[in-house]
Amino acid sequence: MIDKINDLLKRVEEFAPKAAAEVEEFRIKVLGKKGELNALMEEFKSVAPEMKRELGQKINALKQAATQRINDLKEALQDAAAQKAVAVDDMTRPGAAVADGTRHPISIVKNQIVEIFSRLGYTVAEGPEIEDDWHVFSALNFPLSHPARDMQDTFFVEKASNEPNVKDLLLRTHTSSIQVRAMEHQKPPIRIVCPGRVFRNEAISYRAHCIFHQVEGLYIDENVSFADMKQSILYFAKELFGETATIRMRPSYFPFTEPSAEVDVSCNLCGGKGCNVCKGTGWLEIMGCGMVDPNVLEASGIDSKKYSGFAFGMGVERIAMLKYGVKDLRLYFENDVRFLHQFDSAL
Ligand code: 2NL
Repeated sequence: MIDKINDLLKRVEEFAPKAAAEVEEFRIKVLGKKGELNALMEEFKSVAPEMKRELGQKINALKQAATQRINDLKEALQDAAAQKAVAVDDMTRPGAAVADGTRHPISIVKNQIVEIFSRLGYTVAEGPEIEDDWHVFSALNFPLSHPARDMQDTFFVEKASNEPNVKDLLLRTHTSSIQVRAMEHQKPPIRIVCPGRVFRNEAISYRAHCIFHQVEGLYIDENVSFADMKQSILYFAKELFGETATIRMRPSYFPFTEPSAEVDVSCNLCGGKGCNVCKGTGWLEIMGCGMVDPNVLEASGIDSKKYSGFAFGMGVERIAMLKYGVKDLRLYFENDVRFLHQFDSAL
């Protein structure tokens, strides 16, 4: 009997099936009800009592070894079969296309704006979206009673503590706050563009959103003039809208600049004749600008007798609307791929 046990153990160890079906067949033959192991158990009943201990242990070890080996083989062959099922059989077949993401139109236009000014020597400055009253309003010459300081227009951050020395925090309503920080920390000449998200408490519609993007610019040095500003902006308009673009400036008002102007670019759709986009005027408003108010320079520690400067600001959503004919601001925030894919070639 010991030979029979050893023989079966050897066959179990050497069993090398090619398919899972062979393993099952082998299992029935060895471990099945009418299998070899049960036959050995039957034979075991009639062995001499002094042999029972040794043979019993051997049969148990055989049963364990056979069960283990059959389970291992089954698992291995099933894994191999599963892999084969997904394997590509034609290795020359072109790979599946990977869908590329696209640059968002706001990023595209923001990058274009920043790139144009970088050619004029401007560098990019960034700053926090959560700001304090000083950098958003007070340093920019906003009077205490200005409506922008109202809850209706600005998002204020709730204070976690009522201690008097905890500052009021708010979401910046323009990226001018970055420029104030730059003036506080840098000595002129300063030549920066400040792109970023800004926040205003507005009801959402096709022409207004509570989150939008701005690029502002600031140039401070000795003897910076209104004529410098006009030429810089003209260069920008021609780079962005084409060589035939012209600009005009209309007097305006901002608390932080004096004098201030609104900048229009000639309508690139009708060539100035008047169409429904420019509402028959031949002009499109693209930005605001002005000479930095001496109060603003002084508030940030810049000597307004020695230095002067100009600043400008534009809404990126608005520029992208004019450049690409986007009719509804909300499209920028919905991320519908049918909208986004229209800008694939604008990168
Ligand atoms: C607009 C108008 C403007 C500025 C932004 C500015 C910043 C500092 C000092 C002075 Cl630190 N001015 N920024 C100046 C004029 C216009 O933006 O319509 N933006 C969308």
